[in-house]
Amino acid sequence: MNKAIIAGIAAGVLVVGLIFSPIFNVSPLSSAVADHDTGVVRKFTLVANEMVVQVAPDNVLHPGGIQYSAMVFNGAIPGPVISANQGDTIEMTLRNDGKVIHSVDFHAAIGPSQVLSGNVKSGESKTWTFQVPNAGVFMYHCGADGLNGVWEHIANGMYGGLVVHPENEKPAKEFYVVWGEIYNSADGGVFVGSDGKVGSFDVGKFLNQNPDLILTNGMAHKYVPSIGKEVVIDLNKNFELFKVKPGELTRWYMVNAGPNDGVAFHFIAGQMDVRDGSIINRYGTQALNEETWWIPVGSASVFEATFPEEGVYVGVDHNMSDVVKGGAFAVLATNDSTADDHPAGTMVPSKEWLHEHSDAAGMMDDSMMMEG
Ligand SMILES: [Cu+2]
Repeated sequence: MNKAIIAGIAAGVLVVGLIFSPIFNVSPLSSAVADHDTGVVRKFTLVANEMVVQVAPDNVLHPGGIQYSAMVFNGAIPGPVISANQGDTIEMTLRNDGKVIHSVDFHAAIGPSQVLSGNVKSGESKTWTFQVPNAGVFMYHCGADGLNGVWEHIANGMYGGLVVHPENEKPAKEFYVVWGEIYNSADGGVFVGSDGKVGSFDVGKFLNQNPDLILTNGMAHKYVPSIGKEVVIDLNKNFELFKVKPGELTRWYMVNAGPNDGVAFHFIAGQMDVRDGSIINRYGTQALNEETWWIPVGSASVFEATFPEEGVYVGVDHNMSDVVKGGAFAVLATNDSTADDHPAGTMVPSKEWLHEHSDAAGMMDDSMMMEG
């Protein structure tokens, strides 16, 4: 296309934009902070590193379990949930304890100087501030060396979620769940496993979009003890369960890190309201009583659900090959459930807790909520 045509198209877009901008100028992102600045500054530290982690339990699908040479924030896949209230300012420190360059990209912010840390070399750290103008849950992830290798650092586990609580949010029991894929050079596949070898990023499997595992919070079938009634397959003898009380409002901050595939999220025996996005100072609602909701790669959704009866409900990626690869978690509705019986690392500092602790980092620490 020649330059004159491109210039003509650009001018046309500009003119149309100017004509329609008063109509669509309902909630300008740039004014969100000024309108709703809480004056609260919350400080967080993410520590980048490389380490071997277990990504699948020892079961018939993965004999001996699967070990993987991962990249991590704060020592685990996924990185911790970061929680703030709409209008808070985040003071973020990224420290690199690893051997290679890492960086971080926060989808909750807007503008390169706020979103991106820039490269942080081995042994170095960087601190900067950013605003979180809009409510919801947003992915963060390593951007590697100025995007060179970002695919590998994400596939290796460098991702997490940042929750921004809206001002009119109702109290609920809240959970953090992050989905991710593993492409493992040592994994021979389902029923074969890795024969005790520690694998690393397999670029061929990655380019073919054929992951070995689908992780929920860093492990395949982390929260699934078994499947089957007549023919039982044990999946994880060290399972944990999400527990809720029948009828209580629950809220799920669900991040899909990918790096390649979406998650068709569904609660078996449940339905959900989807509260993605936000209207400034209000609580965005896209869909009520949904059965399955698509979480694209690099996105995150806020789901609200109540589980009316006692019993087992299962959160799944309704893509069935992803279920076999680990993409499911069990939710037990029981009258014995308590407010803080979350699986480790899945509790989210609430809006109320953050209001009462305006000097606290909204970083997940399982001891913190009990002390609070
Ligand atoms: Cu990295």
